[in-house]
Amino acid sequence: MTTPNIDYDYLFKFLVLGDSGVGKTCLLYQYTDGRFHSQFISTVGIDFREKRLVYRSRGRRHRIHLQIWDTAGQERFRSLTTAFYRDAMGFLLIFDLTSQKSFLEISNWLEQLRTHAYTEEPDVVLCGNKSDLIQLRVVSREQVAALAQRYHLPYIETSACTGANIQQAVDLLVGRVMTRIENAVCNRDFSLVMSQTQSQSQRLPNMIYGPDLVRLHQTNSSAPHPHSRRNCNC
Ligand SMILES: Nc1nc2c(ncn2[C@@H]2O[C@H](COP(=O)(O)OP(=O)(O)O)[C@@H](O)[C@H]2O)c(=O)[nH]1
Ligand SMILES: [Mg+2]
Repeated sequence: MTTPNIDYDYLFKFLVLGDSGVGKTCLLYQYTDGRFHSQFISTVGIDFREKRLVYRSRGRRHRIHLQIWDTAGQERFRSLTTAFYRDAMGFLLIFDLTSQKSFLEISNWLEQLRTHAYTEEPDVVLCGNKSDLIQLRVVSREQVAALAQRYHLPYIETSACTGANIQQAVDLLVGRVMTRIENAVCNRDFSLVMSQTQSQSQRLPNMIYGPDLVRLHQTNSSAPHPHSRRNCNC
């Protein structure tokens, strides 16, 4: 019998959402590769990138295997299926600071999340991307502040081009998901939340249940994605 090679404590699955062209794919590549791919060609309907990180909290060290899923262009046709949202534990919701339209669509994306995510109030980090394009910026800080306040969303301005705040945005989301898990444990709600008998909508997805809540599914690494490059404008 082979022993499964699980050398991490948690598997987190996140989704990157937002209108087409806001920089989701570039942001993801910047996070995992530390590089800006100005153009990306996908061969499959859905893509994900993976990264390992360590989260320290309350004197404990948690090894996290992070899997971040990209829409691979399907957002263009509003054709994301329910299955796409179902197992995600956290969401990076992106708009483009140089596009009012992408900002106005945030409410619709939140509505989609409320409908399809595992809970009506999932962990979301709102990102205003392309912060390097200062001259082209059309979405004001006041506008975003009002929206973030209305929906109780943490907000961060990022640039997939320069890499500014990308790591911080993901770390923020990891922190929020970990806090949710830790609170559930501290409140002794965890067994309730995780119970197989609970409805799917109340459970954090992708968990394998154990005494210390720590083992999660392992999946294979993503295959390398072909891409083409163009000069960066920033
Ligand atoms: N200047 C600048 N351009 C960006 C940034 N992020 C993405 N882009 C550009 O915006 C376009 C769309 O990016 P992409 O990641 O494909 O968007 P997606 O459709 O949301 O996945 C591409 O031409 C990128 O080069 C950024 O932070 N700054
Ligand atoms: Mg894309």
